[in-house]
Amino acid sequence: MTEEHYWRATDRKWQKYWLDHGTFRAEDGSSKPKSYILNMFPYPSGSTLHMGHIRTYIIGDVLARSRRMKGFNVMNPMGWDAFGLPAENAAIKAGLHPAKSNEKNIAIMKGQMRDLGISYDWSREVSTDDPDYYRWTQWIFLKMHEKGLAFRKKGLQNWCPSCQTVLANEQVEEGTCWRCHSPVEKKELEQWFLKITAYADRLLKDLETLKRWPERVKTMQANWIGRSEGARVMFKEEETGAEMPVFTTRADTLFGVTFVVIAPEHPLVAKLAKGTPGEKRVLEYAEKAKNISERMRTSAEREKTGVPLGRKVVNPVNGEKVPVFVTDYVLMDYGTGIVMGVPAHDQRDFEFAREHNLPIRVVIAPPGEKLDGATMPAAFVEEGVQVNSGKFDGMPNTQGMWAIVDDLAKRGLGERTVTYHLRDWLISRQRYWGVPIPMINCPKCGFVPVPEGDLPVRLPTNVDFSPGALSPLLRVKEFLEVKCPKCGGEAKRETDTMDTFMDSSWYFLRYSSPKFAGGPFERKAVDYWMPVDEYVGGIEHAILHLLYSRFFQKFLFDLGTVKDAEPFSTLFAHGMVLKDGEVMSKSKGNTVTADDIIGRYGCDTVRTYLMFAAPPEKDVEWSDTGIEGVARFLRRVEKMVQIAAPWDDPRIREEKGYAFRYPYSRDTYPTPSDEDAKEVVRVAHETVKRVTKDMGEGFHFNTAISTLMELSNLLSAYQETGVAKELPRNYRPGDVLSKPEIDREAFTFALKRLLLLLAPFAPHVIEEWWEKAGEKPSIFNAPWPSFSEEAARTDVVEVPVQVNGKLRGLIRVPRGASKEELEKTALADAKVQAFLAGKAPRRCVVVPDKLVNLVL
Ligand code: ANZ
Ligand code: ZN
Repeated sequence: MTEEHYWRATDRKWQKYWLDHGTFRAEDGSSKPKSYILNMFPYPSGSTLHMGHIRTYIIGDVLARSRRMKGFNVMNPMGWDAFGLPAENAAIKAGLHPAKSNEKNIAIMKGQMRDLGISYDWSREVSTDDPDYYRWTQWIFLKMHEKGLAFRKKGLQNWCPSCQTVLANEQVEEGTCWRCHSPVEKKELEQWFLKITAYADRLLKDLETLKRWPERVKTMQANWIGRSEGARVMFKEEETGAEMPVFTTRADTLFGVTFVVIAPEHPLVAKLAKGTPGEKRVLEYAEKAKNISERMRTSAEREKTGVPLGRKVVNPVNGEKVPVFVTDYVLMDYGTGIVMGVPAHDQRDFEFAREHNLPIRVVIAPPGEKLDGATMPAAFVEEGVQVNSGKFDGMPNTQGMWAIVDDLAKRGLGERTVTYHLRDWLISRQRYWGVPIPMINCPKCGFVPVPEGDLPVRLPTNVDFSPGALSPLLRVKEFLEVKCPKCGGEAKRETDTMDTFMDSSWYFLRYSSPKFAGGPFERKAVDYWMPVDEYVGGIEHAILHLLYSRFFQKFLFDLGTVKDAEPFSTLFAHGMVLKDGEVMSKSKGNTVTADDIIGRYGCDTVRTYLMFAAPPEKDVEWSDTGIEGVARFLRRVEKMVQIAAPWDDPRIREEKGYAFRYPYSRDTYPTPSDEDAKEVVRVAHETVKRVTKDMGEGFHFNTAISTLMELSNLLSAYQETGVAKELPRNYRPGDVLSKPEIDREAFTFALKRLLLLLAPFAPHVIEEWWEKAGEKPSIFNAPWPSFSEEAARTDVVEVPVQVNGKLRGLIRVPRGASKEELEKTALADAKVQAFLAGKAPRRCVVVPDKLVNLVL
């Protein structure tokens, strides 16, 4: 058998074994502690899995396998984010119906996941386009509707002209569509929204409870939610008394207001402009503003344009009348859509005032200093004390702010408020491949929910789904025309489908009880499995998916259907796979396909390499020589096992009087008298200790593997020479046989541990060798090895000594020796001295227990 065939045959053998034996089935209702490991599910794309995907799945798999050995009841499920634009576009490209192309793509991807030996529990597979799944997505929508959290709103929506659909705010990236990066346009439409803003405060506060989430993800969410504490202050139009409240975070600057600005879309604009000489100009300006993206409008660099509304408003703090301007730098859907202009203390207002010759009045100044509005080069935005502010003069502005608001509050003209930047979640999509929104539009009753008993509202299959200006479902008469559930009259179904992010906002709950027909999930199962213990995924989901999922979880918590307010205890954001310093991608043509590499080396080499080459949270650079190195490592382990197998010599067992099988209990650790065998046992203990730590919190898989490589080097040297020391480079077999007999017990003790610890990374070959050595499969049913703290300890360490960065000697020092002690010992070493040639080093770099570098 060629080597390639050998690897692949081993892979296949054990993949089949695991499947046939249900090795990775998660048990419901087990008394063991549970561990729910989750990888973000993919959408079934037309292409094969790329290295980035592969790496994520392997990270999850290594976790799942090691947790299983540690005694946990592990759930590691997989499914498909099968609805939505990505899947639909893949189908259009392939000229297939999305259902067909999904089926095809899922088969391919599943095959690849199997080829990688990922230990998924396939009995829990879910697919979001399955009516048994999406009926519950519809159910959740109806529950939200019932609670007033799903509602319709008319307004200017983000429209992607290329994807032909509206986008949620979260899906607009720097003014472009998150999928295709076309510039996003605005379109006036009435759409379905979910009131995520009702949860803004909790979504923000509960971030604090997520102790094991990356800080940067939490910061991104906090910024996205954007809590802003300030005040609502009432300005009134001088003639009509029309109320024009503003939202400000700087009420301390109220005495410095010299104008007020209003968003062009504000309904008051047309009303107040009516009949004024400037009416035409105002309406033209407002019309033009519609087509400018939000990003442009709020850009600090852009010129601050605007036109006078021809009206004045009264400032409630001093009764002053100031002009109103319509300007596009005010956004309609933040705060009140009206802003007070304080040019002396806001740079944007400053520029606007300069442009329109408006007065600049200083009301905050550094203590003891005077500022002049006419000559200041820019707005003064720092803290200071109140000036020109009536009875508030002299107060620090941070205090003046609330004093002014509280004063206004007494007169009913102001109040403290909190505003969020988070907007409600627009979920209507004018595309075919999604969950139908379960609502019926009746000319008499308005929008009526589909009765729960009628769910699912099935997505029709025979549809011309080519994108157009209108929802494709409008073309399907049988779908469209229904009776109103309330009055029985002729009515029409809602033809928009849901944003695919709704599908993925609760899938992790469904895995707990994927076949449950009585609700989205079974209470007992969800209570046992949730929350997810380790959620592995990419940072690109920091806002969209991870915020929406938290929102759904909180909603379901409020409904009383789940016990946890947060879905994911730990979020593990992995790095990317690079080739020559760039992200691997098809468009760059620098991809390495898994099939190729797996075909050549077997999947365990790929798995171990990907986990070894970098810490999982960092980017990893793909390297062909790196792969070779890992392949050599695995072959060396194999050779050792071959020589040693079968390792349980019954004679030894008898002699020692105890069962010499794994696991060793604490009192039966081998205690050889020979120094080398002693060292082998000690290193084995130390390895278990270090790897166990590395595989715990933080997932230092790379250092775990390098520790295992060290053990393997030591063991193969010991096996060949009987000396527990790494072989010199120029060693040839037979050169030094200082001890013809090795201590078999000590050796197999250590070798077994090596295999057990390596198993999560290289599961197929290890199963094979484990079996060859006479053990019972599956190794994943064997417990994680134990160690003795005392037996792992060594009092002496060997520390390499470098002179000018080159290795020149080794010194033996007590572990934990001080820097001074290390330096002294290094300088006293005869070999090192030869290289110093009598000179005193200029500098000495010491890493305790690790390294001494003498710089001449
Ligand atoms: C007067 C003022 C004076 C302001 C000053 C700032 C500095 P954050 O922190 O993001 O919440 N604002 C309010 N609504 C707006 C809208 N719809 N479009 C554009 N800008 C709006 O920002 C709050 C500040 O943003 C508010 O405080 C308001 O300007 C502006 F020296 O009020 B401020
Ligand atoms: Zn009706």
